[in-house]
Amino acid sequence: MSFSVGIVGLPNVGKSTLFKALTRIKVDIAPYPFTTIHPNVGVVQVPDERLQKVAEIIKPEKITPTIIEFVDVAGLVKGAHKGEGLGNQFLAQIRNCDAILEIVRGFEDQNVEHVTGEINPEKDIEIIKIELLMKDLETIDGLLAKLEKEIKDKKTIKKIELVKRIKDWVSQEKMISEFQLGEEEKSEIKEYQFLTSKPILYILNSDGVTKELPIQFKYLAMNLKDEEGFSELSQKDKEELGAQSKLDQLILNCYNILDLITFYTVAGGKETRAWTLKKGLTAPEAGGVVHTDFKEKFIRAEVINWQKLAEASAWKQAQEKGWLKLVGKEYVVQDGDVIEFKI
Ligand SMILES: Nc1nc2c(ncn2[C@@H]2O[C@H](COP(=O)(O)OP(=O)(O)OP(=O)(O)O)[C@@H](O)[C@H]2O)c(=O)[nH]1
Ligand SMILES: [Mg+2]
Repeated sequence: MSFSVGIVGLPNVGKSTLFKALTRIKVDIAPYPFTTIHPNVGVVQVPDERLQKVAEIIKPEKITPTIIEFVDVAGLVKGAHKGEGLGNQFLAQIRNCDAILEIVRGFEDQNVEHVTGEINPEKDIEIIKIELLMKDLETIDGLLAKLEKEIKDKKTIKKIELVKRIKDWVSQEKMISEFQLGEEEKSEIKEYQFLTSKPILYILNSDGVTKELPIQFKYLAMNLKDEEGFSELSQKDKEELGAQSKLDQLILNCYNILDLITFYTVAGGKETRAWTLKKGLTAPEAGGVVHTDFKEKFIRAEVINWQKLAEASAWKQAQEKGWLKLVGKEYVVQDGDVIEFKI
């Protein structure tokens, strides 16, 4: 199972530039709006020093990092939900993404048209927010129309009531992620994949010439054009140039907003592999990520934190020291666990 992140923003802000830097897939990048029409999809390995450390101990034939998927879509403009620009079709392309990465333009460049005419991150964020909200409103209206036609049992009535409450909230231009929902209600609406219920990470694409802009959002400032350049250099050239890439930081930030953890398997020494899991899941659920059989046929697992394994310096030593914990079905997997499943 891999998690995916949708890259959104106004046209010409550097979405495809980032996508290319991340995935090294050659995509169209140009100084005019709507260069991207069809979505670009690519996967990126999650940088992980711990995986390297575990591999140094296990000495496997193969090392496999975990991955994250990025989707680069067409730029959004004001009124996109009503069909402006490329319409709202592309908003559907990020519906299945687990999180949103929003690129905000902070760089000045006479040769790259700014669709609103001036550098104004806060205003741009507001435009995108409204478009995402309007798309959700459209989804909500469609859903309500459908629910109203259904037989009104207790469950449906409750659902209609919930969706109407969400509609009121969204109509006040507030994101669904900020709406107080109970656990049950959250799982009730999960299938509708509302865009504003997804976690958002903002990237301010700034060239360092324009000083950092005071925007009131949690964001990562980086220069995407430089990142694109760095991504084409060899490791040696990067070191010589002292190129400081922030891409790893960006990927790890995506991991964080998605509430993900990493666990490792060693496959009896053959392959050391990192896996992604939602925080709070149990050992059988982690098993299910590795192999469908591992979930149903799960009996128990041996678990050791990666650091403890490093301290033991070998799997066998850890075993002899009694550091391998034997856990059952209820065990909640922790970030950095190395797990050997027993089925
Ligand atoms: N000066 C400068 N130019 C940049 C920077 N980042 C991207 N660009 C340029 O801006 C233009 C648009 O970049 P793209 O990556 O195609 O932008 P986009 O957001 O994908 O645009 P659309 O697909 O049209 O929505 C290109 O000419 C890039 O080289 C930057 O940090 N500084
Ligand atoms: Mg593009």
